[in-house]
Amino acid sequence: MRTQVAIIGAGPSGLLLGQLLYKNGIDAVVIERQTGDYVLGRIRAGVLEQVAVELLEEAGVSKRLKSEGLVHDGFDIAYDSDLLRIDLKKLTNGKTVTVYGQTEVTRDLMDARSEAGLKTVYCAQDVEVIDYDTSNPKVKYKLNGQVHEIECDFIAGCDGFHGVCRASVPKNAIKEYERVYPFGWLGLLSDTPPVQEELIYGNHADGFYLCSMRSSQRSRYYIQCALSDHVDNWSDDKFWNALKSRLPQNLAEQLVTGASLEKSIAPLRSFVAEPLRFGRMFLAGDAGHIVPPTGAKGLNLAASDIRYLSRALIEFYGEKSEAGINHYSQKALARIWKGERFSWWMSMLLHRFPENTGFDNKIQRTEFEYLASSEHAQRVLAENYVGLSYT
Ligand code: RFL
Ligand code: PHB
Repeated sequence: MRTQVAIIGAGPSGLLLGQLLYKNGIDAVVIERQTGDYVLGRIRAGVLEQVAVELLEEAGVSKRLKSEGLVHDGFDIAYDSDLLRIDLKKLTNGKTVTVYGQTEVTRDLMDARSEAGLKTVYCAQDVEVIDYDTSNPKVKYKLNGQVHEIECDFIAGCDGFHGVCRASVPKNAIKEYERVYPFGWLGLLSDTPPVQEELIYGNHADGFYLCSMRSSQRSRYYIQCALSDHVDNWSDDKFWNALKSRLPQNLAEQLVTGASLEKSIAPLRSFVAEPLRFGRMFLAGDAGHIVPPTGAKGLNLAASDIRYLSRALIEFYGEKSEAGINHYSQKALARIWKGERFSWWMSMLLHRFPENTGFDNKIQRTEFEYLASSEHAQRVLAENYVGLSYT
């Protein structure tokens, strides 16, 4: 089999790249290790930057996003019992974010792909990337015990943090920067109305919490938990009680609880691999970088990588120019590091760190008070949260 671009991974990065290439007449095959249902079952991101929404529009997959996505003009930060509203719209001259689940983005992209009759190989085993530093790269995989090989011009490594693409690069050709945080997020999804219309990011003596949503009837809540913790230790009741005890009292009284649809623990990590190009293989999305979810940047950074990469490949095929692919890594990394900085900053502000001293706690509280007292500081936060514009 031959294709122009072999895309490894059918998460949002891989599917969005496939869709943008298809729109521009470039042939691609997507190779995914899991089933489609498994990919759709992972409950992850919920907040889209305006530039990510625009890219999904460009890809022709924004119909449902436009009708069902919730446009948010702001969000709250709670510190103990104090509440600060960040008025995104006012602080950024009209910019907003859209609450629309990653599951729905993925579903829309999968539907568009099957409507167009494009090839996705699910349940591919033992995926290997071969000769990616030559002009004739190949991808090998097993399906139902049979070995298949795809020849291609380029490989797009959209296979997430635990994927095969980054892992195939020799250690001396890649530099990795990492920070692991000493806690995780325990998330719960339920068919209950959200505690309020906008998101609340909270810092409480018992730890961080986040009140988010998927719709007016479906809520997504998170609480900070120990890294060693396990979901089996958390009955629904225990989760709701922990969340209630962290929320400011008036909100705790309004919280509607119900049976969980999903519960999971995610570790928090900051990670960047440099570079993101190895001959004719590119890394995009979580394959190349991870942010803690506190700034809602992971999926959005994945989308911005795909914007740079799709434009570079379109330029390569359309104008026979290598300028785009030569600059991909540098351009994408410049935006990624800004997302890393912001997500790290939000994480430092909002979590209780087990190793923190009295001094660290005072500084953290002062950071919140400074933010509450300074419109300049709020503007910096808002500018980053709605998404930095492209340079
Ligand atoms: P994904 O989604 O991990 O998809 C990679 C795909 O590659 C497949 N794969 C392979 N396929 C073939 N061969 C192999 N050897 C393979 N190895 C892996 C995997 O099965 C998978 O299907 O990466 P992608 O596409 O780059 O997308 C990245 C996003 O998923 C991620 O950044 C976000 O979910 C992060 N994130 C958030 N981002 C936001 O922008 N806003 C948010 O509000 C937000 N909230 C979150 C989040 C992530 C969370 N967790 C669980 C880490 C909240 C949480 C709790
Ligand atoms: C979510 O709704 O899952 C969500 C929202 C905001 C974040 C992280 C996760 O920062």
